[in-house]
Amino acid sequence: MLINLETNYKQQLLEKINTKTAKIGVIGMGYVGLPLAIEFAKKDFQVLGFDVDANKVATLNDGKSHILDVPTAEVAIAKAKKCFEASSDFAALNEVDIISICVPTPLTASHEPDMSYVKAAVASITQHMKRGTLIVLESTTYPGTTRELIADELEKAGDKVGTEVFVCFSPERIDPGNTEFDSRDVPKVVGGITSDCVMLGRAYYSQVFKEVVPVSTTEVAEMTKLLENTFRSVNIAFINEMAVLCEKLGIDLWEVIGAAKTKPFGFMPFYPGPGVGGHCIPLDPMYLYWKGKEKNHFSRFIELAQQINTAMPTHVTQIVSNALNKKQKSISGARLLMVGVAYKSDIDDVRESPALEVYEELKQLGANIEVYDPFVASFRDAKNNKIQTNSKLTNNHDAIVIMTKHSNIDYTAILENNDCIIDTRNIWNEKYEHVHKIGSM
Ligand code: SAJ
Repeated sequence: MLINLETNYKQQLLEKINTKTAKIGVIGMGYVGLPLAIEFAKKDFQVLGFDVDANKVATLNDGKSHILDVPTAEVAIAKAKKCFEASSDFAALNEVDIISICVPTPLTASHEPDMSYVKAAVASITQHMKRGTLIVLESTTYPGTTRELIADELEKAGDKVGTEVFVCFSPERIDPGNTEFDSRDVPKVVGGITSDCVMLGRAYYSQVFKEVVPVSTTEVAEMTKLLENTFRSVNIAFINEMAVLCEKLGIDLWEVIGAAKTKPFGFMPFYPGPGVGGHCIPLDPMYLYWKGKEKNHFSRFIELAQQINTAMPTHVTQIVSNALNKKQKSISGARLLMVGVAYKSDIDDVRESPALEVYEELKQLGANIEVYDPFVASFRDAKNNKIQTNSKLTNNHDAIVIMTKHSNIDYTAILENNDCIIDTRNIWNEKYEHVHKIGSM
């Protein structure tokens, strides 16, 4: 009988996953990596969290969380039961059997994908990983990234993808601040370079996620995420355009949407706003647009959506100007209070927040503008100055500009103590003479 001398890495890894003896490495201890690491630690896997930021590593090894959606108690428990450790020493990657890459994939100033974080992670992996490792990229990126920047690099280093090393892509579907869905309840899509890669990726994620959706290739998985978020960007842009139209028609779009969504099929509500913030929706479509350009395909939907969404902050500034005008005032010299600077409700994230753009425009037009946001203690303005937000809500300003609907703000006090309010979030369904609401004039 011929003994199969070739090590069966696939079988070995599958065995380790099923017996929870697989050691897991998560690169990037941010809003995606830390929750993932803690979920596997909860299932009694040994998890090593890697990050280049020594402060984050120290905080985590103190049993504390720096991520709003990850309670400190969960980190402390994971540490106490010796299922979680943080490290900046990437040489320890040779101790793990599975590696999830959860690093940022921002855009450069010229709106091109910045893959530097992914490339740095891959360089550490190819330098230190052991044979038989499963590598999963989770960072949102253009179709082809996983094959080109990971699988091809490993093959060049002499590792046979699909037998000696395994490579998958699985889009993160973390929704910051969403208390309705537990991340484990959100189906987890996973695609692989080979069918054995998919099989192992599916076994890995099935340990934590209630539903795992295997797809045939890494490109399908990469494109799934971009389709989800480009769909969102285009529909938000559509409803923002309808807002500008309804203002001109003197129709309350919010009431219209309320009526339209009574249709139980064929309609999905989106809502107008001051623009699109966050690090997903404003950026993800640009990855797809960039990849399309390589094939001489210039997606007009993506272009138009970006144009409309990025024009909304200036539209808000115009609404502020018109509202002050009705009081025979101008923005120049006006005492304004911006309420909310986070990009969406009940979170502390200001990345790409449209409020930052409106803040700059109003300041440039001469307003004396303060900011109140109970979730955000300070933020950086366009010149990178640190702007402290007010510790409490004050009233009697020339105008209040509501940019975010947080659940812990006393909007009734605002309504009763100010005579000029710009509402970009439909705080009040009722019509008030002194409230100037986007999508309804
Ligand atoms: N926005 C609107 N109108 C809408 C919906 C959103 O103006 O109808 C604005 C928000 O105010 C915000 C921006 O768009 O400034 C993005 O909002 P978002 O609800 O899409 O929240 P994000 O950026 O946190 O998106 C995440 C995404 N999750 C992942 O990528 C894993 C997205 O796919 C989710 O659909 C979204 O959360 C969600 O549904 O909450």
